[in-house]
Amino acid sequence: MKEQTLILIKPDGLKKSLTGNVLTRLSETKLDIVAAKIVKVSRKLAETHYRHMKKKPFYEELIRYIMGEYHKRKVMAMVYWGDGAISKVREICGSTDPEEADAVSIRGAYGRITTKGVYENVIHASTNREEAEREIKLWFEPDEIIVDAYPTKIAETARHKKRVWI
Ligand code: IDP
Ligand code: MG
Repeated sequence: MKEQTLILIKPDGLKKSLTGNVLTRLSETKLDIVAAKIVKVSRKLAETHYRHMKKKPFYEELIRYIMGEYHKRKVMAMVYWGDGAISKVREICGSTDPEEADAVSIRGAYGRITTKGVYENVIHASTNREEAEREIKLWFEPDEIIVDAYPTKIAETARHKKRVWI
C-alpha cells in the first residue's frame, strides 16, 4: 500500500552539512520524494509538531532545538511517498536515542546527546499513518506536494492578507 511520511532534517543536520549524506541514505529506500522545502520554524509550529512531548522534562530544550536556537534557524522538510514509506524511513533513521541506534543508521552515525539531555538525532520521521497525516498537513500546503496526498477542497482565501513579490 502506498503511503507518505514526513521527514525533517533537523537544525543539527543542517549545521553539520549532513543534508547530502542524509538524502543519499534515504535514496536507499527507493521511495519518491514528492515535496521539499526549507522552513524557519516558529514556536507555534514547533509546539504543534511536538505536542505529544509537552509533559517531558526536556520539552523546552526540544522546542528550542527544533527551532534552531542551538544550530541554524532552519529545518529541511520533505515528504517521501511509496510502499511501506513510514517503516522504511524509520529503519534507516534508527532508534530515537542516538547511543542506542544502530551504528550505521542516520541517528547512530550522526546523532549525539547534549549535556542538557536532548537527543540531537539529526532527523525526524513520522511513526505511523495517523502521525504522518497530521504532520504532513501541519508542514505543507496541498499545492506544495506533487501527489494528492490527502483529499482537498477549494477554499475562498481572497480576504486573507499575504506577502507577495513586488
Ligand atoms: P522520534 O523522533 O524517534 O519519533 P519521539 O519520542 O517522538 O521520538 O521524540 C521526539 C524527539 O524528542 C526525539 O527525536 C528527540 O529529539 C527528543 N527525545 C525523545 N525522547 C527523548 C529523551 O528521552 N531524552 C532527550 N530527548 C528525547
Ligand atoms: Mg515521534
